Amino acid sequence: MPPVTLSRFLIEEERNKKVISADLRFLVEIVSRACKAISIAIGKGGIADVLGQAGSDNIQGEAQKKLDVISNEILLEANEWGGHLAAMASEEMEDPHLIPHRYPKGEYLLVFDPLDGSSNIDVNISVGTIFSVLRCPEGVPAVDDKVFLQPGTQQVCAGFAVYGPTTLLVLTFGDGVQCFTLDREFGHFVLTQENMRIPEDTKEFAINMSNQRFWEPPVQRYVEELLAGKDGPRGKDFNMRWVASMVADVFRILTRGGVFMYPIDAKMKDKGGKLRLMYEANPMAMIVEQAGGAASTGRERILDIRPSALHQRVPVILGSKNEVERVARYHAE
Ligand code: AHM
Ligand code: MG
Repeated sequence: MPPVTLSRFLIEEERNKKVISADLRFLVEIVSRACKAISIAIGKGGIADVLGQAGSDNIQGEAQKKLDVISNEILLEANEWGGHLAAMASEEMEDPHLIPHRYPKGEYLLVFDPLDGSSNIDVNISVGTIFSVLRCPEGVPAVDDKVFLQPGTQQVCAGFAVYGPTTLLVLTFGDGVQCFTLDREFGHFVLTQENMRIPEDTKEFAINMSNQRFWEPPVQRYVEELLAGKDGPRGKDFNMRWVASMVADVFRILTRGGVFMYPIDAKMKDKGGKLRLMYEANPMAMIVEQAGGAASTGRERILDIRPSALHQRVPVILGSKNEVERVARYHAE
């Protein structure tokens, strides 16, 4: 059997399963091409002077890396001209990016974090791109940030790329989760894992322990029980991993299970959390649920949140179902 390329997979989803439209197929092809370009830019590293600070801040007051800016531009340019989008929004831009008048407009909205985990770029650790696709509501008077404020249940597609030892693209259209690997010689993505499933139980957790003293009591209790291992109430030892690139942590969980937490803490109470709902929490929550896992803020299912702002932040607890449900139960108690 010849390898199934991303193009072939998408054509067959459109033709046989009618899961996607021609425009959505085109959109994903374009995003995958942009991810390839970002992967190449990252791979050049110190040779091409792409590392280090850009000397600017994004709208969230975070210092931008050169590769944050480059990745954002690659995604904008790739997606402007195709006629498949009504608008785009990004972690790196305060307002939505409207499609220039010289190009036709389409029915979809694309939201992305162009380079997730960018604090890891300069130290040669995996980073990635996260994206979410929504439909632009019909008959809206203007395409502005309000058209994006739809709950995660409305996503028609979610995905992320990991730029690690291999470049991976993980995708869902609401019908399971597939993983593609970039074949660097041929320059295309090839289907390498079908229907990824997250085990319901796990012995691995991911959290930034340096924030421990700021967490709320339910998270304190949960992590304390994990750390107590065999001698504690859980009766087994747990291992810990924290890459500090959500894309890499979530990919590990898709591969062998685990629970990922970026809970609300006392330092960021007024911000609502660390991770952004529209282009981090929602796409990851859709992927994790499609793989049989769960995603919650501790108090509610992430995909049910009605967004109030484009750059809204939320607490994120996702991964193996039984663990996420336990953390939610501790919040309820
Ligand atoms: P970014 O989008 O600015 O890179 O921030 C998101 C990243 C996640 O990938 C990761 O889980 C988290 O921030 C790590 O945060 P910390 O450095 O506080 O551990
Ligand atoms: Mg991010």
